[in-house]
Amino acid sequence: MDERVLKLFSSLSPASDVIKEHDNIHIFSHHDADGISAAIILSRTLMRAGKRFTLTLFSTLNDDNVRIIKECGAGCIIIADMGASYIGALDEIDADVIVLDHHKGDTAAKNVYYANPHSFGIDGQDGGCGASVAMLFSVSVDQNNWDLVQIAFAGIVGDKQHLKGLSGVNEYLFSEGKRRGHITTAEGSLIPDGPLISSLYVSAEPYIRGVSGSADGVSSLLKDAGIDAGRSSADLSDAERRKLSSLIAVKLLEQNVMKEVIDEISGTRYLLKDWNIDALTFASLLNSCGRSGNGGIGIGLGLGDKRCMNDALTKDAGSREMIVSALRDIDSKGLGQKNNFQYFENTTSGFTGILCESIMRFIADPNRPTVGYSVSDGVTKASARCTHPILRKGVDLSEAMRLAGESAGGGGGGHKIASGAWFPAGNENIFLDALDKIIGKQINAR
Ligand SMILES: [Mn+2]
Repeated sequence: MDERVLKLFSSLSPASDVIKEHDNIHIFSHHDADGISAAIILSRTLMRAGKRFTLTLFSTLNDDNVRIIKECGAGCIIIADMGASYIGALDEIDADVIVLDHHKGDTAAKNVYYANPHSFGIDGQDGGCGASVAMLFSVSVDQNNWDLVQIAFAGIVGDKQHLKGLSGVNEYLFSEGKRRGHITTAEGSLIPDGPLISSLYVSAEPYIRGVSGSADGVSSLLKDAGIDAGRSSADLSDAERRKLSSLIAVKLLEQNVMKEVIDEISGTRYLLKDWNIDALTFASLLNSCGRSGNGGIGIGLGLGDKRCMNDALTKDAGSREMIVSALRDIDSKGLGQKNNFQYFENTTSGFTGILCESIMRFIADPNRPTVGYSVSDGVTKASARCTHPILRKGVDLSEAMRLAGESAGGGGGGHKIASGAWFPAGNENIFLDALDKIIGKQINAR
């Protein structure tokens, strides 16, 4: 076992001891797939230990939410997948506070029981997520909790930490999960799972131009592959699978999809034995629950509630259908063009961030950033995405979206590669022009 993982693991024993003294524990976690996975692992850990607890999911940790944590009144507080940037404020709370995070933060904790891969030289970007740290905590509480490693993988895959191969904490969790028979691997595929006629129709990952969202396109693709329309992905022969998969790959290359995106989709899948689904599907279910404000359903399905699982499957299918039809719509209309980026207006309800990401990956020119916006209730919200080759040109979307948002009377921020902004409706052109100038400057400064 990696020395650094061992150190992180042992650093968790004081925290796992302290929960034994409490019977009123409050868990706070993030509402994305990683945060919900961490929350499920922690909930099951406390339930098995016979502890009473409350659980709250936040879309982000900010000053207001820190105040809510401060005032929650529990004797023991566990914060997962967030907290690293608020250690100073959390140190002040008169309670036993445990923070299980993987984001960068530079404050050393005085009172908080703080576990973070970064503190042990493991990169929290890809070597351990919120759910991985929660998993180490869980087995530190009780060795019998190793089956929960399956849920940790929904978090790992949800935070895209598996793409360049597993490392750090995740590599250790995989080796234990595999050895104990909880996880197996399988080759990924460009062919979406399920009955082909419907799974190809709603395929957003990958979005296949002329096929996704088109019944005629699906039939002619299957005809070209010599596969009967009634077949399912699971019962294809190796030869049929190869044929269909290479036809899809050719289409993706024709629509200018980057090779790394194709590799990502056809990369290794992690199969979760008790759940009979793979980690990517699990993560997608949790994400669609969390982002639609239904994090509780995600928690419920993770706790084994069948109705929550069915509810999540229905929601996931519904949002996928909406996304595919929006993608097809934008693809046929074409994107608006500025000097330094491409853009679209999203007229469906919500999903601008997800759409922007899919458009960047499957539809837009991969050499220019993509920006999407939607107007609702007098406010315009914008999302921007770029690719690694674009970052290498000097583009920083976090700065660009913040400045452009401010010049349109609002604000913004996020990551260099993925960012958001908001401003009063009607100022779209001011925003787009400002963004064009700022991104142009960033590229020219290089
Ligand atoms: Mn995370």
